[in-house]
Amino acid sequence: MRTQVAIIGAGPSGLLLGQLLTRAGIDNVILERRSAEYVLSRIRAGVLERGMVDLLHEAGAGERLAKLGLTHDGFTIAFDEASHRIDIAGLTGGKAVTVYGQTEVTADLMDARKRANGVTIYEAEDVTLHDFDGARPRVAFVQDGVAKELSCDFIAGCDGYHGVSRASAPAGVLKEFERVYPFGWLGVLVDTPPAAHELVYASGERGFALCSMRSPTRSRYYVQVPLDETIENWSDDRFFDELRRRVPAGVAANVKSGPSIEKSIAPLRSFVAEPMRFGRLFLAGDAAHIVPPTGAKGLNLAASDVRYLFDALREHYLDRSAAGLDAYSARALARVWKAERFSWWMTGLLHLFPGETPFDRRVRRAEFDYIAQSNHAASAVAENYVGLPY
Ligand code: RFL
Ligand code: PHB
Repeated sequence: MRTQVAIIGAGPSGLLLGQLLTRAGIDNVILERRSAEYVLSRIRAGVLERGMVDLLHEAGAGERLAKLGLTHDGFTIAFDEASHRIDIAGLTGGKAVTVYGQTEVTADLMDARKRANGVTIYEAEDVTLHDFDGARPRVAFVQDGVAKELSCDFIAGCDGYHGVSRASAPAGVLKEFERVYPFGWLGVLVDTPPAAHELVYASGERGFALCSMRSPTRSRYYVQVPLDETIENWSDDRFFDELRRRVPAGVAANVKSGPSIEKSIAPLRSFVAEPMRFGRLFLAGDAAHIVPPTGAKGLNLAASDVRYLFDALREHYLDRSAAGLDAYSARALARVWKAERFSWWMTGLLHLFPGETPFDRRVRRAEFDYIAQSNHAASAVAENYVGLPY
């Protein structure tokens, strides 16, 4: 088997890159370890920056998003009894984010790929990467028990944090930067109307909570929990009781409980691997970096990587220029680190840290008060939340 770009992973990064390449006439094959159903069952992100929305349209996968995506031009940060709305539009000259689930993004990209007759091999086992230090890389894998090989010009490693691509980087070249947080997010998806019409990030004595949504009839809620917590300990009733105690009273009164459709715990981590290129292997998305979900940046960083990588590959094939490929890692990392900073900062502001001193807590409160009282401080939050320019 032969293709121009072998893409490892059919998450949002891999599907988006594949779709953009296909539309530009660049041949590609996606190898995904899991089944399509499994990929679609992962409930994750919900907030899209404008750059990602534009990219989905460019990929021919923006039709349902344009119809069903919810435009949000503000969100609320609450700290103990106080509450402040970040007027995203007012502070950024009219910009906004779009609330639309990662599951929907994935489904739309899968549909677009099917319509374009793109090749995705699901349940590809034992994927290994070879010879990407030379001109003829190869990817070996097993399909239905049969060993196969895909030869290609380039490999795009879009296989997430636990994937094989980053692990294939030559020893001694890769630098890793990491911060692990001493808590996780317990998330619940429920078919009841959202408690508020915009997102509410709440910090208090009992820890952090977030009220988000997927549609006017479907809500997504999170509460900060210790790392050793298990979902068996959290009945739906316990979850909603805890959520109501952590959000402002006016919001709590509007939290409508119901049977959870999904419930899971995600640990929080900041991580960056440098560089994002090894010869003809390029990393994109969670394969190269992780952010804690507090700033809603993970999926959006996957999109900005794909923007840079797609432009670089198009330049290579259509303009015969290697400039974009050579600049890819530095260009992507410059944006990645700014989102890492913002996500780390917002996590620090809003979470209760085990062992936190009264001084630490007063400083966090002072930071909140500063944002609530200064347009300059609030503008910095809004500018980052809505997404820094590509
Ligand atoms: P993914 O989605 O992990 O996809 C990688 C794919 O690669 C496959 N794979 C392999 N395939 C072949 N061979 C192998 N050896 C393979 N190993 C792995 C996997 O099966 C998978 O299908 O990475 P990608 O595409 O880079 O996308 C990244 C995003 O999924 C991630 O950044 C976001 O979900 C993060 N995130 C959020 N991001 C936002 O921008 N806004 C948010 O509001 C937001 N909320 C969140 C989040 C992540 C969360 N969790 C659970 C980590 C909320 C949560 C709770
Ligand atoms: C979500 O809706 O899942 C969501 C929203 C905002 C975040 C993180 C997750 O910061």
